[in-house]
Amino acid sequence: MIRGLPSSFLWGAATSAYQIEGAVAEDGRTDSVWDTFCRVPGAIDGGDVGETACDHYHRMPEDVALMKGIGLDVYRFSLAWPRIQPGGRGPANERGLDFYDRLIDELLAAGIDPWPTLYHWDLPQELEDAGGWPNRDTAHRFADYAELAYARLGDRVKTWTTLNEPSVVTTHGYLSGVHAPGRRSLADAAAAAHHQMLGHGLAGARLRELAEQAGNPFALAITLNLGPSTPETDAPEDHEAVRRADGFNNRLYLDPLWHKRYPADVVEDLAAQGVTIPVQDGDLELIGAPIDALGINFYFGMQLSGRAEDGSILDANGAPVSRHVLQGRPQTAMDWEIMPDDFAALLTRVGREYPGVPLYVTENGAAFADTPNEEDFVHDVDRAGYLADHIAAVAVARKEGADLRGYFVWSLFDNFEWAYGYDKRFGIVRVDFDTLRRTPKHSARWYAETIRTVRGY
Ligand code: PNW
Repeated sequence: MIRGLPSSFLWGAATSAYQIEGAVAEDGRTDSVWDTFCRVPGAIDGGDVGETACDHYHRMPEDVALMKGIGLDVYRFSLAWPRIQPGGRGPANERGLDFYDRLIDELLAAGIDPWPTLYHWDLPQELEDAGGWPNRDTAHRFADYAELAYARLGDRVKTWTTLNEPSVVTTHGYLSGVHAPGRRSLADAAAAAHHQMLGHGLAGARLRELAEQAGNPFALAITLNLGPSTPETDAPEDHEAVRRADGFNNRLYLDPLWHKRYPADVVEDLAAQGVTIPVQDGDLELIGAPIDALGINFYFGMQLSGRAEDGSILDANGAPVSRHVLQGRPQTAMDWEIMPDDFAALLTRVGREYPGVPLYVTENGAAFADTPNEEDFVHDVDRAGYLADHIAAVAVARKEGADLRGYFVWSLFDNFEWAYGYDKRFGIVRVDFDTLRRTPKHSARWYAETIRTVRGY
């Protein structure tokens, strides 16, 4: 049982457009970088594509009914930029907006608060062709797109989130290339990081302006994937590895939001690799404008060593070594170690070091090797246990002073898990990808029960 959470605590579930919608060529939608990436041989496990996904685009009312059944207060989803503004420029595609218009009405009728995220990785391909996030212009295009979404949906949306996990776009999209658009350059990655944050700032300012004119206030949020790391030993090189990882994955995004500057040590690390963050006058003012909520996504913590197996502290390129060392904890199907204590420590730290803004866990959850019975029911005690331990960690961090106001399970459905395709299942609701039938798992029942207990009815 979960103690220490107030009855006002918000309970939600999260999804994202490309991972569940399908209908990739309907009602005027054009390609995103993920549609293109799915066509690259070998990019996605099993050659899976997002073409149909969960077919949420055609099954939305049924899906909202499921959410209502679980008893969600809030639903976090994302808007597909290539649906709303195909090609990333020009006027709104009203047919694309129609879908979100109906979704939001359906949610409100079910008593569920809609939490849209403007960008969950599905950049219009035409903008990638023009340079993608390393191109500064993309940030301005993002603000224009935000305005189109606001114009149609802003009367009913009370919380707008700009970006989901800019750090994953930076590292996976532009550095390691395992995500769309599959590029590999540290200079591009640094520029992509900055231009995403600039996009956040520009879009936030634009939405504030429109909301002011309309006399319709809203809460502005951004969601960061924060990865805590700990040193394997007390050796200075292990502490250095932790500092670098924390800098590049966490502080690179938190510091400009809170302090209107990039962390000096990260700027130095980048300079040592010949890379500069392309900041222009006024950018940090925009990025550091106040936000009303911070979304935190958490999956796992990492123990790091600054030495390679052979003892060297520099790799073949002369860059300092950072080696992930497993701690022997139980792992999920993603091979991510299960570390709820690291989660409590992370949330407590954010509450202390980045104070003054309400915090929401906007994603947390786990993939396990689900085995359905003949009725397609999954008795996923492992997933329910994972959720229980992590929700308990939220309560611990609250007690330590972190201003945590809500929690969203990742994910409502089994869905298109990016480079892993459909094989990795994070849902509390099972989806049979042949019949598209939805079947709530044991974890969905457990979550529903937990929500009712904490809420007091
Ligand atoms: C998040 N990592 O991505 C995303 O927001 C979701 O869309 C995704 O389905 C979910 O987590 C599960 O993967 C991440 O490597 C991708 O640290 C990669 C990492 C973390 C989060």
